[in-house]
Amino acid sequence: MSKRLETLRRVLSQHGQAHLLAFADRLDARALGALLDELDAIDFDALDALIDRYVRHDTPVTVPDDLEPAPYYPHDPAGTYNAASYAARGAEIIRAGKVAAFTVAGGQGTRLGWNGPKGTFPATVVTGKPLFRVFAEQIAAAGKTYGVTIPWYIMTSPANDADTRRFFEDNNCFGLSRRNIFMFPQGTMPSIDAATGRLLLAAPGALALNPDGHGGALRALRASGALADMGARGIEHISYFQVDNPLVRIVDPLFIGLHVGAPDSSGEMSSKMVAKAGPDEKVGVFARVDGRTAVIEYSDLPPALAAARNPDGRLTFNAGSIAIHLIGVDFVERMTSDLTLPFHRALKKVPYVDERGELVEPAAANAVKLEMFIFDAIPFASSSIVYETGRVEEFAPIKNASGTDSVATSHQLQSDRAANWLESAGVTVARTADGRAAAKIEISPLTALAPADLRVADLPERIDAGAEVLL
Ligand code: UD2
Repeated sequence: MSKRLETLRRVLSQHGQAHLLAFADRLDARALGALLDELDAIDFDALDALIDRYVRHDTPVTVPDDLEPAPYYPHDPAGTYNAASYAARGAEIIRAGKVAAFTVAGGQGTRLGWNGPKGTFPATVVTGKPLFRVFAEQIAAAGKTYGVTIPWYIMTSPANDADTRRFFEDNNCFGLSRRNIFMFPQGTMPSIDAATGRLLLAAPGALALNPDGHGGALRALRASGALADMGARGIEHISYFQVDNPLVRIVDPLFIGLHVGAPDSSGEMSSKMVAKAGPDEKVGVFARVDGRTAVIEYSDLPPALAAARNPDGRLTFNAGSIAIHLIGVDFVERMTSDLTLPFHRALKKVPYVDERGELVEPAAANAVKLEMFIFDAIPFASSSIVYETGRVEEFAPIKNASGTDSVATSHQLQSDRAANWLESAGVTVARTADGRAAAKIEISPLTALAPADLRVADLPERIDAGAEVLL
């Protein structure tokens, strides 16, 4: 142990991080071993470069002057492409068992004020089904429709992995077979003191670590063995979605058909978008940078570009990213063998142990967290397409306790979508003056994955204002 300790002390001194072993003498053998393992796992040369770039210098993200919006396949094809034929192609791929579901669920529900993994949050309008159950039922229903097993990969974080696993156990995996659920924690990055560039300690024997962002999904897929598992199962395409959106259509034949078959798609990484609700909506936008598709995060898009409009009044950068992608398994292999995603810096409050060994709860942001974003992989694809889905059809995220993207807005959108589906099947649904559903309506994924699955004989003739309806 002492030799290992000495070697590490030397390495840390060379990198200005000697303070990390300041309390080594106070730790018992086990605790010291754990700390040395954490430190050994760090490539300090690579970390120095990151600290120089993102902590000592805050290299701003620059957006090229000639930024253009990315083209996309419109929701209403109106003669521009053959949606039925792409949907048929996608259905073939699903039936052949080549599609897996993948949820990124490593974030904490902090903004939501939910004390537990976000996927355990009660999300639906009438029954309050947790997000994980909504996805599980979709996966089960799609498996039945297409006569195939759709394996489900779930990325957790070290902070919520155990709670997430327990929730699945307590709920008997929502009826899905355990063999087809593959859960793994994402990787972490050390949190760095913004003033000094020194790594922070969360305890005398532990580094302060933060999850490495949803972009960490790529390396975690490989490191966890999930990618190898996909290979063994013959999976070719990964349906990627965030844990916060109960309306996501996980298995979408048209999107899959476009991803594998559109002339301008390399089948490496494709994305869904919705028209932005307004210039200030907090979603990234799809653009063309050096001839490639890319997402510019909302915080990086200059306000003048965010507000720019076309002659027809529409926002020029109108294609909002809703974080739904199809990703080729081969593409993940390539991205994780010889390429890495860039990092983004976020200045946050991170509690730390000071030089006396006492825990400090900072009053202001003190640390840089480094995160990768999944959409930074898009420009690595040789040709990446964007497909427009309907906002009410597919985007009702639950992020905040109140206001935008809250439980209340999500519930309304869930009812709005259910009302649209029911009206398309001939049901009369009461609407408010501004056209929203005036009743609470929940359609279980086990009842219908799309309007065409609704069996008219089982439906009410009308739904009145104020009603609560579960189908
Ligand atoms: C994200 C996108 C935004 C838009 C929006 C749509 C970013 C930076 N912005 O905004 O452009 O598409 O979603 O809803 O992505 N997660 C992990 N591990 C992590 C961090 C996040 O698994 O280390 C998961 C998290 O559980 C959640 C998702 O990634 O499912 C999104 O994270 P977020 O809530 O931080 O992203 P948000 O809402 O700022």
